[in-house]
Amino acid sequence: MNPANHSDALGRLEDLPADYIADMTALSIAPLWPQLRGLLPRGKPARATQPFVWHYAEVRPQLMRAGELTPIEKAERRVLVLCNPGHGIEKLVATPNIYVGMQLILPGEVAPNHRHTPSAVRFVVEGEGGFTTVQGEKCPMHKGDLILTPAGLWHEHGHEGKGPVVWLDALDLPMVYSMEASYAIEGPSQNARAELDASQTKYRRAGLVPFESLSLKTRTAYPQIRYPWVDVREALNALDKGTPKDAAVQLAYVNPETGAPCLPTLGFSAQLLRDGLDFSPRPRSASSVMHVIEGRGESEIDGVTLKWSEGDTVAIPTHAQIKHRASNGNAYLFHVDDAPTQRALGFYQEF
Ligand code: GTQ
Repeated sequence: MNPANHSDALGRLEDLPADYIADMTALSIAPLWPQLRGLLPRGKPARATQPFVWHYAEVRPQLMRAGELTPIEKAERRVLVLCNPGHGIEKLVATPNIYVGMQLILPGEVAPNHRHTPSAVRFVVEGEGGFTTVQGEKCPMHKGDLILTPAGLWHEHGHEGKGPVVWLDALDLPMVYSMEASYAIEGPSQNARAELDASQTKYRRAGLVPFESLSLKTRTAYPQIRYPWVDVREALNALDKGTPKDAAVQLAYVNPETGAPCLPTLGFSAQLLRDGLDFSPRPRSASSVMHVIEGRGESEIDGVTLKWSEGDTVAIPTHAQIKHRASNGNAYLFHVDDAPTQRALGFYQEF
């Protein structure tokens, strides 16, 4: 069982003389062995993250109250952060590696221009008339649209319509913050170009890219910033027709020029979940957050059953056993995961 005949139960801190511990502490050093099994548990990681659902029907009134209590000038970003109860309110994480907030912007308000080291995306939950300008590209925000604001790119939000606009923010903030590398720079409002965003012009159809982009010199890291939901929904419905019963009807958001995930750290996908059919994705080493775009149903995650409907958001821990089921019609789901980070680190696994 252990080849070198070492002990399963390693030495504890209490086994050591108090003066020895005091000497080490004074020198800012610590023995590894009392903590080794905690840092490197055998066979499976320790997880504090809880399978959890934030119901939009409960979050929305709190968000609207924030709209009354806190003017945008006092918030810059009027966001309520979805805090996984397994990590508490202070950590501001939905999963250890994924930050998720719900942002409210009211007509005429501006969330001023800035750029920062974490990468972010916006996924629109409700309302019409919102927009995000990214490096001068003005991206309209309709329900279900995905808009990237990658690390270092200028972005500001505005609202030219009526009624509240709400979107989900997903950021790789926990990792960037833990690296002591998280900061922002504020700047003057951008001059948005008059053209349509690139999803309407250069990247109109999957499989077609501007000819000159084949020349490596003209490649940019983030050619497509906006992924309109109308296109994704239509593509999911088409994929549904060509996909066997027990397979996933799921599309990944990628860089159209490279086919790689559209951000380096977080992955995004949209899924059509078929009415009344149990769907069990393979357990994965990545954690994820799932947002319900349309429909209702429930998910069993590590033995915990969570019911969900439109606008709800669900936290899924690493290595989770998952079963989803839509009821009363198909459901459309948006997923955020940290698989790209895990792949880059060389340990991403499916089981
Ligand atoms: O809209 O730029 O939820 O900078 C957290 C940090 C949103 C934003 C968040 C941000 C933003």
